[in-house]
Amino acid sequence: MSWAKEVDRSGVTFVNSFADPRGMPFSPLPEVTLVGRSNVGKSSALNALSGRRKRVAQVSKTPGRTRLINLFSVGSALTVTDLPGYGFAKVSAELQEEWRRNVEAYLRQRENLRAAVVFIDSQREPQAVDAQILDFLAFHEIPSVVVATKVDKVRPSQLDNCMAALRRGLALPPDQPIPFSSTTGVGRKELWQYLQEICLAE
Ligand SMILES: Nc1nc2c(ncn2[C@@H]2O[C@H](COP(=O)(O)OP(=O)(O)OP(=O)(O)O)[C@@H](O)[C@H]2O)c(=O)[nH]1
Ligand SMILES: [Mg+2]
Repeated sequence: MSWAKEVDRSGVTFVNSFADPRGMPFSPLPEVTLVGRSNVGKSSALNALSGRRKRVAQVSKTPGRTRLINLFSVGSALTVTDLPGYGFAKVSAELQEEWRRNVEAYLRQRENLRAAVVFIDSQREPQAVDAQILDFLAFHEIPSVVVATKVDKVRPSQLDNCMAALRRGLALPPDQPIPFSSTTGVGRKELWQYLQEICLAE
């Protein structure tokens, strides 16, 4: 069966949430993780990718809403994790530390983890914390792709400049960041394409 059919058949489905990555079930499928600052639009992107009218991932106006590692399956082709956002100051230092430990443990230890999609906000300057997560991923040899969210809020005449500034600031390859909008659907095809390449790669 083709990859597209395997993915399309059952779409994106929520599996379970985990506070501690050690409790996550083994999966023989390749896994891709969604990381990025709180409120950047990770959960919305997953909903947009799913193409369903009903949301599969919880979205919130309150940053820091996703506190657990949420595991989803995408048909019978791959699994996806939606991680708690980093850099959210309004929770206690203790809780932030616990998130950091859990997220880092997940990124270091998850056996079937093939790649990370790093979400950044296209309206903001490149952030040091995003550079740090990219370094962390590179250090642990986890391939990554950067997606710039909420491009619907950027003036079309500014879009190229905006993407170039993020590319320069984070030293990204020429085809990144992928401009993305959960509201208009821009970038959906490109992100699916990337996920497919990751899954089909040996
Ligand atoms: N205009 C616009 N708003 C968006 C887009 N993506 C997300 N949002 C809004 O941004 C807010 C945060 O979205 P989430 O998807 O919950 O963000 P998150 O990265 O999962 O946040 P955490 O779970 O806190 O880490 C919500 O109010 C969304 O409706 C987008 O592409 N365009
Ligand atoms: Mg979220």
